[in-house]
Amino acid sequence: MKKIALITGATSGIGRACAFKFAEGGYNLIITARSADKLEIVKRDLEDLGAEVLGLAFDVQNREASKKAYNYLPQEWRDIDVLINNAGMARGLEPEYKGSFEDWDEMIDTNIKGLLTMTRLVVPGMVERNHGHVINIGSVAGDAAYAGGNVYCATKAAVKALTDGLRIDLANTAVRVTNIKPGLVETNFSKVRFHGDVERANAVYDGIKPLTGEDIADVCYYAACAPEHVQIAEVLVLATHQASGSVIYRAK
Ligand code: 8X3
Repeated sequence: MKKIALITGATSGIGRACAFKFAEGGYNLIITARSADKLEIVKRDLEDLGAEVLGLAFDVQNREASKKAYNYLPQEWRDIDVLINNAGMARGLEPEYKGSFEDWDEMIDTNIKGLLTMTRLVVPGMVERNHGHVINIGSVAGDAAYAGGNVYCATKAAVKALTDGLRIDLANTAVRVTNIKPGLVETNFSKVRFHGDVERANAVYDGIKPLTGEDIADVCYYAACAPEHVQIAEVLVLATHQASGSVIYRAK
């Protein structure tokens, strides 16, 4: 029987790349995202790879919608082997004393509360089966704050604490917990951060070859494929010319 991976935020960036990587690896997929239309397109492409795919359109910020989607999962989709908590975003790069309340709420509600909701829904089944793997997409931003990163960095520091906490709480089970912490990845991340300002978004990757969603998907897949007794607890993945959240060498 094929394994099942549930991936949130699976229609773009790291989430989408993970969906393709796990489909190529023989997994069936539950993919979630806000847009039913985008899910449908990704679903068709994944099915071309031979995966069975269930698309669930809901926003992880909406706890009731998340619960409903999970509670209505057909029986054959309930034994989830891998949960990839990928849905997340950065909004704004303003000094903390000038930030937008709306941006803050969106980041906190998605990156922290959405991740917690999905964890709370999916992990009890993993504990019951004494089998499963939770992969959280954290960030180098969670290791140390950088200028203007304030609330985004705080949400990713929370992902680190929540991943570590979950690993401790599951230490008496065979369920594994991993925090993958990417640095600069060229996805629509910066376009979302700058509310669609493409020029400003592109400037983030000036003079440096960033990581791709596929680079991060490879690491997620590696963690998932490790032998059962091996728990990849945390991985920091940086572009070669990035040394930390705030130290980036850019070619002139
Ligand atoms: C994404 C990495 O450095 O742009 O989480 O915050 S960074």
